[in-house]
Amino acid sequence: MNMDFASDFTMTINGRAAWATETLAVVNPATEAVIAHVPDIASVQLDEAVTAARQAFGDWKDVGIAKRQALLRALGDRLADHADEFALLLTREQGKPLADAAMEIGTGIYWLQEMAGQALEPDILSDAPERRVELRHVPIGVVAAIAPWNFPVGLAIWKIAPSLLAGNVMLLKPSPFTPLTSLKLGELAREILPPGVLNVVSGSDRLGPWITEHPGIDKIAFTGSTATGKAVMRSAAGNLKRVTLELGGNDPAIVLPDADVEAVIPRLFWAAFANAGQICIASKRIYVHESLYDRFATAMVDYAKSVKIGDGTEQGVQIGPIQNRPQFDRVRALLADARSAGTRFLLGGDVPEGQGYFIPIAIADNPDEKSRVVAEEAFGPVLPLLKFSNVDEVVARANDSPYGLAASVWGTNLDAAQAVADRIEAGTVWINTVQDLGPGQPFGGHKQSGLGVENGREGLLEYCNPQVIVRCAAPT
Ligand code: TXE
Repeated sequence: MNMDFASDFTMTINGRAAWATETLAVVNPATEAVIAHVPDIASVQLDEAVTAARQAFGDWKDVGIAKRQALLRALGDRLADHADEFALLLTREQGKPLADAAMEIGTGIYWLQEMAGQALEPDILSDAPERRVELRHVPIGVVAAIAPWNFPVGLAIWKIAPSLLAGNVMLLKPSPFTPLTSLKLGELAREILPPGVLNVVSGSDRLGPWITEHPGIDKIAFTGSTATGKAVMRSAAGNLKRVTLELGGNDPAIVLPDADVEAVIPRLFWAAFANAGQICIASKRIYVHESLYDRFATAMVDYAKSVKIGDGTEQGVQIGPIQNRPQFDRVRALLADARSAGTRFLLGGDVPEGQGYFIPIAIADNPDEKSRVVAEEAFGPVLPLLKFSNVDEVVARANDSPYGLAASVWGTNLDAAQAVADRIEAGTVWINTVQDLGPGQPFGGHKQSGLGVENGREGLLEYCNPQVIVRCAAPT
């Protein structure tokens, strides 16, 4: 297949290219230049996509899991054939450095292949000849995936792979800020999947609510902010759509007194600043024991100074711009607020004028626990370092948040670190590692960080309705 990665962006509806009368401009965040125009879908076209999906559902659920596994693997193979073009396009629309974009595409391929290996065997709950009870996991129907702009390809695949494997049909809606790679993924899918099984639609801010209200859609798989997640859930109530919500986080990292500072610094630096801090599970508050704090802070600042920020297509760049203008403005406002509240920055804290949505690395020195820079998810390269003196205190501070996505604990005594980890309220707690995810590992948030999980058997089951078959001998 000869794909044009520069200019020809179409939606995929019922296995065919679809244009719209209106278009949206897509901006490269490193240059602020418009790099493409994509269709801004009309509501009748959304109806067509939902109808196409519904029509495809019967055959797709009945085709058998082995066939669906093979087609998902084929989609992964096809993505691998075009991995370099996808990575470059991802950098141009999202801003992340090319190596990170290549890693996102590579991880997406791996995820497709691994998830395609999952099975959906029924559970036999009782196997007596006179009464056999079987729990089946049947597909839900039409699933809409709503993806954000920080990992457009990775987070779309997290939803597409289990949903299609389970026998559902789909619509994928990328963020209007990063639609290009998703539209190209739709093009690849046209060649591999039956028409209607995976529709990819792009549109402006009105499209999300159209989807969540649509009576023909049965489930929403959403990644985005907690505020939008709540709007999705409210709107989904209309026809009791199932929802999986992966929302914001304010992950604490706790550095215990016996941690090896030099070894931990690079891990926690990238946990906080990779993808310019735009990761739901970025370490967003680092609590360092007072006995290590000064050494840790100095080493973190030194490391930060060695990192190159710039246009992700440039050789050697390790951190790109903020992905979009509204997010850039939000992070700038947060920094301005911190400045006016008297927060001391060990590094950065100001945003120079210039082309592109670039924000220098900002490290705040033990700010007030209640300040916005600590209490809110910055979703940018802004990190507060915080001092603590004992474990009870740091656990209470770590848990004092409406979020509960993930956390990490660092120390050489594993039992001591585990004892702290056991007290953290979060969906994932890492000990001496961070952002350590896998296709077999359920991932989801506690509290207001989400509802349900993605990945693993539990994640796959979120794309199924449980159906119990009770089979008895004929009455005599
Ligand atoms: O996200 P939104 P935004 C957080 C981060 C950031 C904040 C805002 O803190 O500052 O969210 O980012 C679609 N019904 N995260 O405004 O609005 C939208 O088109 C249905 C965390 O960009 O949550 C996009 O496809 N859909 C995060 C998707 O929702 C709607 C990743 C996410 O957009 C909708 C990104 C509606 N009413 C931002 N409104 C993470 N958890 O990783 C918008 N959308």
